[in-house]
Amino acid sequence: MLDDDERDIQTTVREFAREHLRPTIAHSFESATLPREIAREFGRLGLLGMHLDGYGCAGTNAVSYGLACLELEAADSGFRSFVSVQGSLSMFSIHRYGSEEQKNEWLPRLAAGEAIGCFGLTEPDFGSNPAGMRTRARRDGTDWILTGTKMWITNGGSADIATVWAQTDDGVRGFLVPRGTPGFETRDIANKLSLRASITSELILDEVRLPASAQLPQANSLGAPLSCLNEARFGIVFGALGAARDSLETALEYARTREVFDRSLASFQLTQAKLADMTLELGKGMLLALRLGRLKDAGQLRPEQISLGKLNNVREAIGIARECRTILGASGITLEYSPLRHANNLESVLTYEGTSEMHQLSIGKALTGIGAFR
Ligand code: TGC
Ligand code: FAD
Repeated sequence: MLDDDERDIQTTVREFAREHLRPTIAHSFESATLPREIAREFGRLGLLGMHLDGYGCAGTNAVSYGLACLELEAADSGFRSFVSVQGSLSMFSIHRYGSEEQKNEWLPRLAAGEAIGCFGLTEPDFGSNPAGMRTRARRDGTDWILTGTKMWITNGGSADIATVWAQTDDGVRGFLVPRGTPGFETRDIANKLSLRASITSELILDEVRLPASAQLPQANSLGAPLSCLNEARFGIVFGALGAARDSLETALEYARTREVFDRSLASFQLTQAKLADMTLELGKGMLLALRLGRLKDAGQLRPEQISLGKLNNVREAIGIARECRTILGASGITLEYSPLRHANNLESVLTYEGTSEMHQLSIGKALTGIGAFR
């Protein structure tokens, strides 16, 4: 169901992950680090903003982007998160809503991985409901003054440029805040049990003064940040299946070689039923992802369809990762095997980019015509 270009991209990312990401992921997860050099390696491979056109971006189709997300997340959700946030949130927000000057200044560097970007929408008290955000931007002459706190921001602590969404007298607007701007600080969040190979941070904005040129001129309402989420959510529809596939391959290999009750674990009907059911859900998820990818490439993908894909594929992926862990028995609880690491990561994936409940409500609204969010 893939063309030659799509297959080539998938193979290239899979090989890259095998050689450069998998060997050190257990260490990165345990030490809760993500080496900064990874950004340049992703940049050299053309993965950053790969589905965007111009400004040093690769300009691939949506399916290719999805397949790259899948192969990265088969190594670890932290890698896919980095690429999602850099390409689909930071770069997309500038590409879609920025001025020509902002695009020329930031996109080529972000595409090359020379600069790192983040996207600050969520706040401590407003995650599922960003409309309530308290971060405020007010005018002072032609300048803007930003005050507020953003929470749970991927890449926040390592970012050179933050896209920050703030309430103004005229509604929600977006601003580009470079690291080092007086009054702007970041604080990394420690002790995570999930997505450890990923930097997650708080952004603190205390009377941050920005020139008028820092505002994203085409972003005129809350619809702007929400449209960026569609891009990242689409990548997750594919990405989550990578974590599921890797878990299933690991469990299958283990079941073949592990002897219980004097026979191969794979020879028991209960084990085979688990493997069959998981293969079924993985295949169904893949068909769904590909169908949504083809719709996106045809310009016909609607937000509620992305909700359907994210809801199903993350829910099934976390179920598969947990089931695979059972096949591994006690061996499944250390970092030597991937399923529990994937399951733990997928706890974040289930929550970020819209919780499962938010996606159920989006689908419910599309079906009934009645919004039940508030
Ligand atoms: P609502 O009145 O429904 O919408 C406000 C305006 O936005 C438009 N809109 C969308 N446009 C494009 N795509 C979408 N998905 C859109 N959803 C809504 C809508 O048409 C409207 O436009 P207009 O012109 O009429 O003004 O807004 P609401 O306040 O009722 O909220 C709806 C809701 C709950 C669905 C929304 O707030 C939501 O999606 N909440 C979840 C928040 C979320 O997902 N946050 C993610 C933060 S980023 C992140 O998690 C990164 S994780 C790292 C990684 O990706 O790896
Ligand atoms: P809440 O909104 O407080 O929800 C708590 C629970 O209540 C959930 O189960 C939710 O589904 C449920 N709930 C809420 N409203 C309703 C309702 N109306 N009906 C029924 N149930 C409801 N955000 C960014 O902006 N940028 C990032 O880069 C980013 N990266 C992240 C990285 C990680 C590792 C994590 C964990 C989060 C990240 N987030 C990011 C934040 C993420 O988007 C939010 O956590 C998410 O939107 C949920 O918000 P919340 O945590 O405040 O939960």
